Amino acid sequence: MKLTFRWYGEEDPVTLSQIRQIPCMSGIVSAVYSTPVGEVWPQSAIAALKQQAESNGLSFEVVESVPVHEEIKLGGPQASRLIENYCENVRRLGQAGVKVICYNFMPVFDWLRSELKRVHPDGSNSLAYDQQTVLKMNPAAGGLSLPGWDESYSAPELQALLKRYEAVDEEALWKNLETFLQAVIPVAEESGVKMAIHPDDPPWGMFGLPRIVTCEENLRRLLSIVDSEANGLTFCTGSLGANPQNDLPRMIRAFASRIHFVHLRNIRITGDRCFEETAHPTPCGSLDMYAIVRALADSGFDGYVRPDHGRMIWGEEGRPGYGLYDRALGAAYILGLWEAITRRDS
Ligand code: DNO
Repeated sequence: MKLTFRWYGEEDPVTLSQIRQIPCMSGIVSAVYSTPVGEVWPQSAIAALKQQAESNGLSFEVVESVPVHEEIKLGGPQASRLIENYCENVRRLGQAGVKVICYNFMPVFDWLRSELKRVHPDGSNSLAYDQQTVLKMNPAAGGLSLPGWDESYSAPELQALLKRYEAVDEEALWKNLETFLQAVIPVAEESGVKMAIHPDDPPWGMFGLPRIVTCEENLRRLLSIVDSEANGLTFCTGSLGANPQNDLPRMIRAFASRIHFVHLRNIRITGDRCFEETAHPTPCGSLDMYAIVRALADSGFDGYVRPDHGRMIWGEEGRPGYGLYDRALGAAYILGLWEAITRRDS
């Protein structure tokens, strides 16, 4: 297991010199944020990121994310040109020594929450999701602020985009994903890169938009579209775990050879399609983190792991889910679990 930490570049209030002080931290997970979605990342920007990481004693082997342009997910007229740009990014990242590219195939909205700062009895706060609150939101009316969402759309642009998606049901989205994978996976193979799709967060459709990367059956279908190691998964416990039907340790054992990147975090399920994010340890939430890490260790997992969203604690302010302190506690917990599970003293 290689322990990594997400870093949002120069604008991130968390610095590389802080990240390197987390015990056993091997590298950062980052991206070029200055290039618009769909365009090719300048080689100089990729090299600069790598250099910044390395000068802080950290590797840069995982990219999260190279975003997939909506035209590709829609199967629109620009899709093939944009897929070609995507392939070029994969080649460039492979040349720069990147081993894993995380991406997702969620229409319009990336991860979705109804609250950015739910306050807990201990005074900490975290992200939370309440289905009823989300259903009352009207994204097309504007004024919506979501953590993982590209807010560069104006309200009319968003309305037009949502309108186009009315013609895209789950099967159409599968078809567009298939077209994408058939073009990108051979390039990833040649470039020494493993593609790792991130599950939909939360793993169900909303606002009439389809979501398909949600459960064991669908992950199996996805992996069979191109049966190559380069067509792999980012196993995000908090995303998949929001549906209690998903048996996470079982899924890890089933897909182990195709899991290249793991996002470890815990959530507390507070109702039907409602959850809040918690500290990483098992007793803090609904997910059995021991059983999850155990399934990875038993499967001989040697890919990349990162602590995922943390709470805001000790008065920290910053990017929702991505403060320093609670994620660092999560990293230490993951290391402790890993050592206790894998160490064999004779
Ligand atoms: C949220 C993240 C996601 C993830 C993308 C991958 O914190 O897990 O935004 O980076 O969905 O493309």
